[in-house]
Amino acid sequence: MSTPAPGVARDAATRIASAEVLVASPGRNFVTLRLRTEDGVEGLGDATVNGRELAVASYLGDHVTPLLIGRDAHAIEDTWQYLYRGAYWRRGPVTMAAIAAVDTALWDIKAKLAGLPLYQLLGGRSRRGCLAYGHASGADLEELFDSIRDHLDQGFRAIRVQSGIPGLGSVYGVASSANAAVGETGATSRYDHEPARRAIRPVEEEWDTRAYLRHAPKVFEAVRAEFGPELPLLHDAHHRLTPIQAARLGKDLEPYDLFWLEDVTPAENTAMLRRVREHTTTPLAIGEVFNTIWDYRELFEEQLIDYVRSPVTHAGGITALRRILDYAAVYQIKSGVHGPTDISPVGLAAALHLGIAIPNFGIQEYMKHSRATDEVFRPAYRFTDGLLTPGEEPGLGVGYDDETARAHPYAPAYLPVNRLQLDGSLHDW
Ligand code: CS2
Ligand code: MG
Repeated sequence: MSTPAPGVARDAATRIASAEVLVASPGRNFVTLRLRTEDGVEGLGDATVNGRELAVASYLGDHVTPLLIGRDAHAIEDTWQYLYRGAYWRRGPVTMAAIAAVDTALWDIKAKLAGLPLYQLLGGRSRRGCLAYGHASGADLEELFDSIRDHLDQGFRAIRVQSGIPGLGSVYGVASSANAAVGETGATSRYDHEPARRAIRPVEEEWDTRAYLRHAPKVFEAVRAEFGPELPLLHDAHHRLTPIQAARLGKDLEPYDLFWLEDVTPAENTAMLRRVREHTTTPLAIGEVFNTIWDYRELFEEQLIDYVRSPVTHAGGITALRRILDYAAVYQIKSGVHGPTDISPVGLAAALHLGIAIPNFGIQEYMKHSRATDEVFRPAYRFTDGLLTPGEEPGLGVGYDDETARAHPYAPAYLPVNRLQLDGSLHDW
């Protein structure tokens, strides 16, 4: 008798018996995959692509979950290759988020079967916890300082700083309506922002790059004067600059010793970062919208960046992000995993198990989910003294409460678009 093909379950106990795609909106929209073995062991994966959630739900439900039934839950690498190579239409955010969800759910199951927290299967603990950065922002300096103090009080030891710009209305990344959002979304902090903007069309914001370039260095000068030289400060330019503008910003911010400057240019043309790098020693981070290892090749091999921003959720799962980060380590490039509230607690937990194990951990973004989100996922991870730890429960340490989730049905919600204040042209945001 010939041996069964890899990926086919020999043992009924580890055979995948069900695969469900769960879409809910506790605070904001999330797409979650739940796999269950014949013996009832469950694994979860995050497949949320902010603003395009139903496309991934359909990709998974229509084209992936039928393929999983009967496969061996242990065959993680084979399943990854089966879905990646098998699709023929490789890469892209929808495909890679779907593969990520399957991969993460299988790691969750494998760790539960082993009776170990997932990080133990990834090499064990390499550090006490994962240094996390929070999001401080304000329409003006007074609000911003208040927000930084609030984050320091919560225990953060590294802080992202975003500020309003004189003459411009709301700017993405600045918590303009944060206070109003607290009651509505059950935000855990006065300064939580990015509540899901529920509407059938995106909000339109306005932008002026010259005003931004004039204002940003003044903000960092004031923050350093108020909070001293020690506190690691980060900033996200959110893809809005040309290479030469980005080079100027990097140079202008050098006196304020940033931990990183993120997404200075749009991500499609990675070669643009060569120009930025020629001009500035401000460390650079990029990759939250990348989805495979190939997106990083030029950036790593030419040492054009310092931090990898890919989350588990959008880069093809734990298997794929581990591979990206091992490749990064060759060039002394570290992790800086994306962790806004649209990465679900499942995606964040996966990042923490990986982050606590790998040699080249850098920092982890941590925006904190709303109470409504945490009530559905009940994560075991903890934030203490500025460090995140994944918890000691077998698997990922995240659950899914169906009943609570049912009370929060999906509602369309979109990220904004950005138009130039000068003439209304659409601009990168
Ligand atoms: C941001 C995100 O956290 C970040 O660095 O760039 O808020 C990003 O805009 C959203 O996750 C998009 O869904
Ligand atoms: Mg970002």
